[in-house]
Amino acid sequence: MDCEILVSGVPLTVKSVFAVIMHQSVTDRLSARAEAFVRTSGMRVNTPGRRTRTTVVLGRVLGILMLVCFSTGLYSHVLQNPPEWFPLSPQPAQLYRFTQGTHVLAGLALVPVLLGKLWSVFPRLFVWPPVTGVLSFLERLAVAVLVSTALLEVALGVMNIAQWYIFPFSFRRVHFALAWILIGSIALHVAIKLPAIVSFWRRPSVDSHTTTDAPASGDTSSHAEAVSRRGALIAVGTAAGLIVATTAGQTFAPLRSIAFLAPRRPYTGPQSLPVNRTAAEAGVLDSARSPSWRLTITGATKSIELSREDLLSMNQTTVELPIACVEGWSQQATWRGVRLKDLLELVDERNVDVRLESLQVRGAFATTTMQAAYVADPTTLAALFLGDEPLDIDHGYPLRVIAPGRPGVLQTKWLSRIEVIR
Ligand SMILES: Nc1nc2c(c(=O)[nH]1)N[C@H]1C(S)=C(S)[C@@H](COP(=O)(O)O)O[C@H]1N2
Ligand SMILES: [Mo]
Repeated sequence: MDCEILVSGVPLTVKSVFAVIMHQSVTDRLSARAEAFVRTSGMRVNTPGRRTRTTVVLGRVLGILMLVCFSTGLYSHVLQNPPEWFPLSPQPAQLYRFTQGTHVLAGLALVPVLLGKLWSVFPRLFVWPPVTGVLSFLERLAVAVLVSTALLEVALGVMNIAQWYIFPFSFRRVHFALAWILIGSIALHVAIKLPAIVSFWRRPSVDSHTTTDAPASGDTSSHAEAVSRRGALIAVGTAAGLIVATTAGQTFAPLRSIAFLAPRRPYTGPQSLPVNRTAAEAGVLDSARSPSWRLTITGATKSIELSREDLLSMNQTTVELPIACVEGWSQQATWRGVRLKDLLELVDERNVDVRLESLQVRGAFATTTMQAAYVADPTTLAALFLGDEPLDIDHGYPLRVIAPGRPGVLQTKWLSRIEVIR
C-alpha cells in the first residue's frame, strides 16, 4: 500500500542522503572514532548507574519538576497578562507567594536532576549511525530540542534570579516561549519512549538481577570504576536537596539562616524587607522626596489631586500582605494606608480596571495595570506605612500599591497616578 511504501521509503532516503554526504568508509571511520572516544574518556556505557532504571527514575522526577515549573510559570504569566476569560482572584492572598516560590525552587532542583539524567544517557549521544529511520530521526530531534531547550530554560531562569541580565531580549517572553517548546518536545519524547517505559515497568523482575552494584555479566567496566545506580540517584538527590534547603529560606523564613544560595533573604534591607529596585536605580530620589508630590486620580468624568497630608487624613486600613517577587523570594509585612477602592470612590468610580503610574520614567514596571477584582478587594491599599513607619524611599515613599495575590512586579512603588481604563 501507498502508506507502507512511504513509511519504509523515507528511512531509505535518509540513509541514502547520509551515504551521499559521507562516503561509507568515512562513516565507518567516524563510528570507530566515536567508540574509541567513549572508551578512552572513561565513560562506561555499561556502568550500572547509567542503566535504564536510573534513566527512567530521573526522567520521572525531571518530568514532574518540569510540569510543576510549567504550571506555576503559566499561572505567573497569566497574572501578569490576564486573558479576558481568566477568573482572576485576589484571594487566597498567599497563593502567588506559594506558586512562585515553588516555581523557583523546583527550577533550581531541576539543575542536578537534569545533569544526572544527561549523564545517564550520555553514551547514547555517540551511537552511530545517528539516524536509522523516521522514528529514530524524530526521536533524536525531540531529544536534541528537549535537551538544548531545557538547558537554556534553566540557565535563563538561574541568570534571572541572580539578576544577571546579560541577554539582549525580554527574559519573560523568551522564558515563556521556550517553556512551550520544552513541554512540546517532552510530550513528543515521552510518546516515542512510551513503549519502552511501559514494557520496562511491566517487567520489574527481569531487572532485579542487575539492581546490585556489581556489573552484570558481559559488562566491560571494572567493578571498582562502576558507579552504582544507587550512588547516582543519591548524588543527584543530595545535590537537589542541598540546593532547595539553602534557597528555600528566601520564601520560607524559618530556613533563612541557611539560605546561602538565595539572592534575597527575608528580614534584610531597609525596614527589614528586601528591596528589588532601589529609588536610586529607578531614578526617583528627588521626585519621591519633592514637597510638590501629588497623587492624581483620574476617572471618566472627574480628576483629583491629593497630597500626602490629604491621604493621611483619610480612613486608614492596616493589612498583612506579602511581597512575592517573581524571582522567588517573598516576605510577609504589615502595611497601612488608604483602600484603593476608597480613592476611586472620590472620582465616582467602582468596579473598574486601573492603570497605576509611578514617578519612575523608564523601566518595565514604571506603569502597571490592575484589574477590577483587585481594585475592589478591601485589603488592596495605596500604602503610606510599612509597619509603624512611613515607607522607606526604597519601598516606595511617598506611596505604593500593595494588593493580595499579585506578583511583586505589580506592587508599584512611588505611585503618582491612578487612571481608570476604559
Ligand atoms: N515603580 C516600581 N515599582 C516596583 C518595582 C520597580 O522596579 N519600579 N519593582 C517591583 C518588584 S520586582 C518587586 S519584587 C517589589 C519589591 O518591593 P520592595 O522593594 O518594597 O520589597 O516592588 C515592585 N515595585
Ligand atoms: Mo520582583
